[in-house]
Amino acid sequence: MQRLIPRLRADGVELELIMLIRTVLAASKEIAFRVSQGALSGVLGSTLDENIQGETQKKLDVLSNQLIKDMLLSSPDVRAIASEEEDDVVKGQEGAPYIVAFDPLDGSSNIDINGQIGTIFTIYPARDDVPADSPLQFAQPGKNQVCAGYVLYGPSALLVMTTGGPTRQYTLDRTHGGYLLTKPELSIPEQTSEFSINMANFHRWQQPIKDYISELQMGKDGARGRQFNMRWNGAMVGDVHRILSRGGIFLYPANQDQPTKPGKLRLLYEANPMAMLVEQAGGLASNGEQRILDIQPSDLHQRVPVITGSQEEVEYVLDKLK
Ligand code: P6P
Repeated sequence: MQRLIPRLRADGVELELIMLIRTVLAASKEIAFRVSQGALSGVLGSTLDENIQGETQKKLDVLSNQLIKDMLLSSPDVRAIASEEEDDVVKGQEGAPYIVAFDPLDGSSNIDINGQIGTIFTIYPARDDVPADSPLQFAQPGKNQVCAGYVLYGPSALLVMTTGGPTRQYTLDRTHGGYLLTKPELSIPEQTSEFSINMANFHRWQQPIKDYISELQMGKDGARGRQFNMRWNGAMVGDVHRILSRGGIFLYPANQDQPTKPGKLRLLYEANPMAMLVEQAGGLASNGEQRILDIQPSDLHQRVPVITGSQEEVEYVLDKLK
């Protein structure tokens, strides 16, 4: 669509994209408040419904999804949205420049135990070659993302985001209600001694992954000759934030028992945005065979294996999978 006035740009980013990001963040501030209120805001516990993933929806899942959805659908810059909590694509404004996908509340199982949870979001240019509400709007590889980010609702509410430049961190100033830049450029150390994986799934992994994890467990008595430590948050947003902050490797491998369900994490609104954030901070993100950001999506809620984090450690694992 030919624009009548030149687009204004700040820091090389289209003004419409800046306004759209602000819309997402406005919803996140309301979610951050509700999360901080916990039981006092009546948002704990589960509903009686399941989402398309087959997961029981938490009250805060539904609330967060509705907040973000309402805000985005009121924006003139959103052609369509997709959400972990929505079966199908939801149409926005015909001819608008962007589409948005989001996981409104990643790590929902942590809500009722006051654990880390977060909102993950990603923005792509809208496609003019398919209808506005077609799932094919989102059939774009992750390298097409123009913005990726998450808001981590922890002791402080942190926004971590990139628009193709450095991965930056902002802290929510609850007094004045703004996100203030607190880390201009996150950088992941190339080496690490910290891994993140759900060990309960050990029996389901491919043999090379089992061998790799066993090496880490052997520590200085094993092939690696040094001690490793393990962390598992139950929320990708918390594990990836730790890796962006101090390095590490996060793995959610394919499950050999369920070949049709290769891994648990969703490509569109978990793996791709996290992959962009990690790569822009100097790390790597792979599904074990190819770069996450190069994957051509085949389904809106498609799942992929994820191996991401410190460059040298990810490369070590990929060499074992060859
Ligand atoms: P498990 C949360 O439900 C999530 O999608 C990711 O945020 C997290 O890393 C993973 O699932 C946790 O999975 O199997 O350990 O409960």
